[in-house]
Amino acid sequence: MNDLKELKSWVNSCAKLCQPDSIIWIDGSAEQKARLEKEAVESQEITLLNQEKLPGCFLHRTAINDVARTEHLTFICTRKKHDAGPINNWMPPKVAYKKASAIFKGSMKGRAMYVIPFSMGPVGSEFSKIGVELTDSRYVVLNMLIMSRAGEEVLKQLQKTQEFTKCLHSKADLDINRRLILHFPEDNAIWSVNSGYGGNVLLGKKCLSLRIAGYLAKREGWFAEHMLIMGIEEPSGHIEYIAAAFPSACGKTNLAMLVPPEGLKRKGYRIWTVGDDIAWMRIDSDGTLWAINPESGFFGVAPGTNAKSNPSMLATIKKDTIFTNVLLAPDNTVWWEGADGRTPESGVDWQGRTWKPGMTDENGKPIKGAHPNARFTTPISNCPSASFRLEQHHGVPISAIIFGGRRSHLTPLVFESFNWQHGVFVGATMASERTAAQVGKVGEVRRDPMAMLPFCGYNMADYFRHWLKMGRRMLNPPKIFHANWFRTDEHGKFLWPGYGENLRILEWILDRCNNKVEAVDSPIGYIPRAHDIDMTGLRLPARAQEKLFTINKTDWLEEAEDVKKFFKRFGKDLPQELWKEYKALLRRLKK
Ligand code: SAT
Ligand code: MN
Repeated sequence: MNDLKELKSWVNSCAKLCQPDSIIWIDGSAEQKARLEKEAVESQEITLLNQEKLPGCFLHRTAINDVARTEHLTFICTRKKHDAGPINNWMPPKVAYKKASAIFKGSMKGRAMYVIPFSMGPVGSEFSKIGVELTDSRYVVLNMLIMSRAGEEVLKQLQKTQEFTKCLHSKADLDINRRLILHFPEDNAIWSVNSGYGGNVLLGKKCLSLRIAGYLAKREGWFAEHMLIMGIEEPSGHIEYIAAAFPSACGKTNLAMLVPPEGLKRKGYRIWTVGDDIAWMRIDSDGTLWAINPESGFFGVAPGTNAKSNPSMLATIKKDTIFTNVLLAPDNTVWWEGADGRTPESGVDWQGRTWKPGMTDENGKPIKGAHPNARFTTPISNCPSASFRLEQHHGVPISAIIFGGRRSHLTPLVFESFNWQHGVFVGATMASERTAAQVGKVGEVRRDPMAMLPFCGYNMADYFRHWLKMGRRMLNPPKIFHANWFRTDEHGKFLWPGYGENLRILEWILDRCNNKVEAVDSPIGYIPRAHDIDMTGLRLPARAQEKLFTINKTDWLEEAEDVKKFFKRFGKDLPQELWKEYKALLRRLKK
């Protein structure tokens, strides 16, 4: 036992720097949470919503230029630049601390500093990690209370383990010109200043659970991945679990809680949601991969959430939810583009302005009521499909890993890698098209290995090496697949209906894992025989199924050129195994 000396002295040194009026330790109690909610309403950080229709729900609006993660202001601060790799922004730790200290200095004057001890993963699990976030934002505290296990029990655990990630956040003046999101993997520390947006400030999420945890995972021999985790239960009661990595806006949250389509209802499947964003996976004593979701809440995108895309999420966010940057409707409820039912006749938009449907800006473009990246923060425990294994310390066994992106051409609906090494190559060469919601040319393909491009806390070449090594250590590694729900026909229409229908593809994936069906050899991997995908109750347009699985060799050779360019960025650091796989792919395509 120790008396948390290190923690207390760090809290004091941060208080000396930031000069808050007071220091308040978050204990995780309902009373303290209620008090903070009341204060946050009084200070107008949040608005109380219609408590009859949305009990325990609040609305928050961020600053107008603080609505998404700012990747260009996000840095990995390792002593050697090489350790951050060619993909990350890098700053030497000394420079970063100096620069940020000047901004943090006195930044909490007039506000309280909250000390949030939190556990990512069940408290006390070997899989879990502890962090302590210092923040001057009540909104951050209230979000962290949903997204992580926070409070006194974590301090008790910390007395045993001592190790924790030091997370310092101040909203300061929300000045984008002095905004910095800094990661110090060598010090197990994160500093974030001048932002109030989720991914920048809920430091347990992407900053700790992916960037810092990824660094620790490499050192300690496990995985910290940008993946959903879900269980698929057969009528026999047997449940198989899968993990899947997709970039933002590719439907991870919807897939994690899909509802079986009408045509497959007779089969009696049931879906169990373990997580929608992050998976921590370890090789257990049985030589297979086990996964936990370190988070205890969802931080999901609101626009487009409706009864078709995600009925389970609609049920989840009916209570205890913080909405950010959505439209406030006249009855004090919330609305967003792509919601069910009637559009409110008026409202207050995400910028706090009066809004009416059909309003346009000076360029004639529709003014949105909710920001395209508007979010809800909501506890997993409220989700109707929440897994009963969420609190289990060793999580769930993973049978299959799926990588995927948004590709209107090229990649088939699904294919299976030949083996682990080829699977790592498939993950490393993943790419996705930009959507209209992202800055840049729409449709432009950006390489996004394992959907980790913005989240890898060290040199990505070493990350690939780690993946290869983990495969060699497993007795029974999961099979690796690639999925693309977004392929279109020659008129730009989606060939596959997606959403619940994706279960048909998951079914094939599990059949492959259990050696129940054969598959067809192709240059890029194994693809399904047409009759092995259960299409009961689903009618696709003529030849759609064939088009979904077409492999155009010319296009794939062009893709390989882009892969080569990407791989070359890593110079001699890129594992030789990946070049071998690259050459083997070329050989198969040219055959
Ligand atoms: O902003 S977050 O990083 O929390 C969510 C996302 O962009 O995927
Ligand atoms: Mn994500």
